[in-house]
Amino acid sequence: MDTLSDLADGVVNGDESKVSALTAQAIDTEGSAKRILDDGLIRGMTIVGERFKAHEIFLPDVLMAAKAMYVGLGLLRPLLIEENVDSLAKVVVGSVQGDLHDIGKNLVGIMLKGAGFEVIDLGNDVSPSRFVEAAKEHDASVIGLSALLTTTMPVMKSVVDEVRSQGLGDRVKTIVGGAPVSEDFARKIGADAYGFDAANAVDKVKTLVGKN
Ligand code: B1M
Repeated sequence: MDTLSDLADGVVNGDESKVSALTAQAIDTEGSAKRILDDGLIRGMTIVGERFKAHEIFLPDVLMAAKAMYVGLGLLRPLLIEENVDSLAKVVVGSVQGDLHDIGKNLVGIMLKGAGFEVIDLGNDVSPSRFVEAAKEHDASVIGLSALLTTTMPVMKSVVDEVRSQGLGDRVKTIVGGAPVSEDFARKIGADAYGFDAANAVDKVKTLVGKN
């Protein structure tokens, strides 16, 4: 098995020390942090999702895998973030109310920081009013919403509606993303953009603030 397949395997098995050692090894040998992320950590988590869906593994296994993934992400983080002196714009990010999944949202935050944005991370289970209040308080240009559950996707519409009803639509743009979210859904709820992964989210946010 090559290092990245082995790393994916470590995530699947929730083996934190293996993930730590292999991520460190991959950083030395692979060169590209994005490749380690995609072909190692995310690949592992995708397998976990498939096995969970097929009832081959259970929630505690998924939690252990998530913890292991965070160990790897922690090591990759400095490589994903390049220091940028000037902030391009402020972006508020969070997982919507009812949603505790935060790995994808955290990745989006890391990549945005790496691209020079100032990121205000509200965490998970964030209510629509809190998103809007934070955007006003920090004078943010963009609100980034993440949802991993079909049941929490409607909260995204509530945030978009709240931005509009408070008359902020011209200066605060919204971007949505997460495994069950699609371009079509984004259009239907009136979001300004959809990001299919963290790198794409960065491109879309740049476009939203006119920096592309
Ligand atoms: Co849960 N879970 N989970 N889970 N979990 C899913 C999402 C599920 C698809 C698994 C399955 O059945 N195959 C399923 C949802 C089904 C559905 O709604 N259709 C599910 C379920 C059912 C549940 C519970 C209800 C289980 C239960 O309790 N019975 C429960 C719900 C808790 C809650 O939120 N209220 C639950 C709990 C959990 C854990 C806590 C155990 C854990 C989360 C730990 C954590 O996040 N800290 C967990 C995990 C880890 C998963 C899977 C396995 C992996 C998610 C993940 O982190 N992927 C997931 C299956 C899957 O998605 N394959 C699953 C890696 C991450 C990098 O990808 O988050 O998709 P992702 O982010 C991507 C893109 O989507 C995008 O960029 C990232 C890549 O660059 N992206 C954005 C994300 N946000 C974005 C925002 C943007 C732009 C792009 O703009 C702002």
